[in-house]
Amino acid sequence: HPEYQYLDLLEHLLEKGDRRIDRTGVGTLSMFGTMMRFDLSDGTFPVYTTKRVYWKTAVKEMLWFLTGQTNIQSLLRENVRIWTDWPLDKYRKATDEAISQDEFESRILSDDEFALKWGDLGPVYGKQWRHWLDANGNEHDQIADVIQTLKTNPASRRMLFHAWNVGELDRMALHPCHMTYQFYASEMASGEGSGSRGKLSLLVGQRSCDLGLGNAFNICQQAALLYMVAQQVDMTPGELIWVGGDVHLYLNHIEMAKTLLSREPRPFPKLRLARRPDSIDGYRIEDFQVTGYNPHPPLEAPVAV
Ligand code: DHF
Ligand code: TMP
Repeated sequence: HPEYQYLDLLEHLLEKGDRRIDRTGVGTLSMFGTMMRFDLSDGTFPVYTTKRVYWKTAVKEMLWFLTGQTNIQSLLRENVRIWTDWPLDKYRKATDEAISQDEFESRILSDDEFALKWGDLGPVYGKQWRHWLDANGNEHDQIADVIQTLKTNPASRRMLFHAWNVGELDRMALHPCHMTYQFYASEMASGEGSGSRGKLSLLVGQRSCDLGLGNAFNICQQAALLYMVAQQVDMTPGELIWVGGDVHLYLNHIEMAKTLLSREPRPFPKLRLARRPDSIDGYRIEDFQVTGYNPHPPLEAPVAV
C-alpha cells in the first residue's frame, strides 16, 4: 500500500530522527532528503487513511492559491481556518489585545478594512504563482505559462512554477514550504491531432515538511492540482512525485505518530472531476467527487506557529 511510504518516514523519524530545536521552539525529530511517489493513473486520490484527513479543506486551500489571493478573508469565507494562527499571532503581538481566534476571524470576515490591515499573509504562494513581479515591473502568471507550454511544447524541460521569490521573502508570513512544481509529459502525441493523450506527472519540491500535520494536506492538494492541470491540457494524470528536504516530526506529535503506526492503511479513495471548466480558474470544490474514503478516526495535533 502506498501509504506505507508515509508511515515508513514516520517510523524512521521515531527511530533515527535527528533531534533539534526548530524556529518555533517546539522541537523536532528530523531527516533530510526523501521521496514519495503516488500513481494516479487509475483515478487514485492519495488521501491518507490512518487518520481522517480533511481533504476538502486542503483542496480549498489549493483553489485559493490558484486565485492569486493572499488574504485569509477569502479562505475564511470558505470556512477554512488553517491559516488564521499566523496573522492572529502578529495581531496579538502588535496590539497586546487578548482576542480569541473566533473573534479575530469574525472581524476579518465583517470588516474589510480590518481584513486588509491584519488578514494579509504577504506575497505568499498565490501572489508568486499568478503575479510574480520581475525587475522590470512586469507580472508573470506562472500557472498560465506552464499550461500554455504543456499545450504547445510538452517535451519542454522548463515547465515549472516556483514560489521562492528571494526579494520578497521577508514580507511573507511564512516562507514557502512547497516551492517548486515541475511537470513532465510522457507518451506524447507524435503529432498535431494524432489523438493520443499524454500522461502528465508532477514533481513537487518541498524544503520543509511537517510530517504530522501539513504533509497529509500537501499530498492530496498537490494530487488535486495534477488532476486539474491534466484535465486542462487533455492529458491523463500519471505520477505525483514528492521530494522533501527537511522532513520532521514535532515532538508534540510523537504520540499521534505511534497511533498512526498501529493502524492498518485502507484503500485510497478515487477522484473524479465532475466538470471540465474552461480554464484553470474555473474549478469549485463541488467539482471534486471523491468516493471510497473510509479512514480511521481523526487525530488532533497542535500546530507549531
Ligand atoms: N506550520 C506548521 N508548523 N505545520 C504546518 O503543517 C503548517 N501548515 C500551514 C502553515 N503553517 C504550518 C498551512 N497548512 C493545518 C493543516 C494545513 C496547514 C495548516 C494547518 C491543520 O491545522 N490541520 C489540522 C486541522 C484541520 C482542520 O481544522 O480542518 C489537521 O488535523 O489536519
Ligand atoms: P519553517 O519556515 O521554519 O520551515 O516552518 C514551516 C513549518 O510549516 C514547517 O514545520 C513545515 C510546515 N509546513 C508544511 O509542512 N506544509 C505546508 O504547506 C506549510 C505551509 C508549512
